Amino acid sequence: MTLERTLILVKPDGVRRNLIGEVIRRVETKGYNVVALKMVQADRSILAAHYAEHEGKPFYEPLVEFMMSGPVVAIIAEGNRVIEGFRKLAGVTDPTVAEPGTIRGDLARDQGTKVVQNIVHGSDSAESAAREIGIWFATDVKGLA
Ligand code: DAT
Ligand code: MG
Repeated sequence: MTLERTLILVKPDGVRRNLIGEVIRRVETKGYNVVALKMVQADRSILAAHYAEHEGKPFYEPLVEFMMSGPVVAIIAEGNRVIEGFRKLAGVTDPTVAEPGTIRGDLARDQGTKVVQNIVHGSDSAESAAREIGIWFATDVKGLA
C-alpha cells in the first residue's frame, strides 16, 4: 500500500560540485531503489511546469535561472514511504538551518543569492510525485509515472 515513487533532482549546484554520487549514495544506502535516472539541461518550459506553484513569488525568476544554469540529474526513487523519507534525507529548504546529517544540512550553505541553492529537489506529496515524474520522464520512460 505504501510503495511509492518520488522525483528527485540533483540541482545544478550539486552537479557542479560533483555531488551526484553522494546524493545517490544516500538514497541507496537508506534502502530506496533508483528506478530511472538521466542528466537533463532543463529549459524554461519544463521548469515552468515543475515550479508552477511558485510562479509570481519573488524568488521565482532567480529559481528558474538557477535551474537552467547547468545540467540537473533527474531520478525516480522507489520504496515504501519514499516521498516522506527522501524529504527527511534532504532536510528543510534553508540549508543554514537544515539538520546536520541531511543532504542540505551537510552539503549546502547560504550563498547570499536571491534563490536558495540547496543541492536537491524532492517531491512533497503523492500528487506532486506523479505530476513531476510525468514532467521529467513522460517522453522517454513508459509506465513510470
Ligand atoms: P523545497 O525545495 O524544500 O520543496 P519549495 O518548494 O518551497 O522548497 O521551494 C522551491 C525552491 O525554491 C527551494 O528548494 C529553494 C527556493 N526557495 C524557496 N523559498 C525561497 C525563499 N523564500 N527565498 C529564496 N529561495 C527560495
Ligand atoms: Mg517544493
